[in-house]
Amino acid sequence: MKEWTHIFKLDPAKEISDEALEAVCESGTDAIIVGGTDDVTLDGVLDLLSRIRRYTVPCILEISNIESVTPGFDYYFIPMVMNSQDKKWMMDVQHEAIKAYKPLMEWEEILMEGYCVLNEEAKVFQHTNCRLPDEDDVLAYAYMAERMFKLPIFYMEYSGTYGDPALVERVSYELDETLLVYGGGIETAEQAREMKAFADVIVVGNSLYTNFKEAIKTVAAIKG
Ligand code: 1GP
Repeated sequence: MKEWTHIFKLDPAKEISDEALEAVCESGTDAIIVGGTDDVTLDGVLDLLSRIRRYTVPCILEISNIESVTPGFDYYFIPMVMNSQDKKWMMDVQHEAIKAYKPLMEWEEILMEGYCVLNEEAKVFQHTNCRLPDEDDVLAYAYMAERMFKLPIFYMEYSGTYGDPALVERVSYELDETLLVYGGGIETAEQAREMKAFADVIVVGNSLYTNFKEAIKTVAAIKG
């Protein structure tokens, strides 16, 4: 996982054809995340899981609600939303998950993500009642993720809009051990390269549903 640089994120609430899914799984991306905010159901998650499993690409469930958790993924990412104003999204939903699933949890498959949501228009921003952080806030969250919480991942989440590469660069200087993941608005090879210059891993999601051909090219753009 330390060597991963590119991940596609598929939304279980959206349709993708078998042909497109094959192209995604065979694209050379390092992994596929199954995750979304609205209308994530167990049926939707299981459908994508079984279809992705026809291919060898590693498959990750990014947990958005307890009801849609299922065995069978290679990894489970559990977000902690650092800039949420509600303790719920940093502590309480995870607490509930432990109470429900502790005997089933295999910690070598589970990675906690320090999420910092940076797009006010994103569904996840509203859903988790975030406050928009300024630059100093973001740098401090990154520092806390690594030093205070020892999180393996710090995720700069611009979901739906292309972020600020200068801020991603500054955040990269705060992190030594924790992986810096960037996601949001990557639609072109050029944008993929620009963010990959500073982030360890880039995540490409929505453009698979809006401009498939360009989205697929983001893999080769950073892997050469
Ligand atoms: C969403 O960070 C991912 O959780 C990717 O964002 O959908 O905007 O590509 P996009």
